[in-house]
Amino acid sequence: MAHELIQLPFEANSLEPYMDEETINIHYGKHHQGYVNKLNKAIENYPELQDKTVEWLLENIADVSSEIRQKVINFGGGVFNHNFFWHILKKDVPFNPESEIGKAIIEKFQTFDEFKKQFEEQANTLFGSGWTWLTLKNNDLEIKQTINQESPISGKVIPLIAIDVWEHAYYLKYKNKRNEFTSNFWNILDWDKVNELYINAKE
Ligand code: MN3
Repeated sequence: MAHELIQLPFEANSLEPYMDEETINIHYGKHHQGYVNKLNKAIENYPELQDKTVEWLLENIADVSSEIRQKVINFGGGVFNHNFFWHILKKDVPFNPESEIGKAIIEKFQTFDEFKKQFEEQANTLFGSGWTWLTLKNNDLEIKQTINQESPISGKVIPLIAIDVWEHAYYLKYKNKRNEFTSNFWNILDWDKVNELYINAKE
């Protein structure tokens, strides 16, 4: 069964003005769709991989033929990372220090502002194209960068937050000002969803 583009779980104009409708339409409809198409193309001659989920492919990347492994990292990662990203976006769902993830962040980073500062710094200084994540590994929160479309799930860590800092994610609106995009990201991060992911992931 071929991989398909997921439904966008919100209206394309619903994150305005922080993430604009035109950027989302191109990002989802062209870039994300492109990764889906290229993943399907990459595995077309590998019937044993065609019934695997994208999560399985990335978590078991060593089992994918070396002939197409880099393509699966690039395009499968592109599919999974965007699937994840769209699902954690919603406007005006603020950080709650009393939530489970709120308490865990404050325990780890002392304050929410310190967490935001460290996360934005990682997102702003990532060289080239990639992502910045808040992940959970062995019950420990960690801010991580991944380059290109590499996905943290290939490294056995559980993603809780992602920001796409490829230029296609922000350039139409923010031009070269990636730091404005990253500081506005907090207005469109669905902290209820992040809390749910954390509760399901922690042991
Ligand atoms: Mn992208």
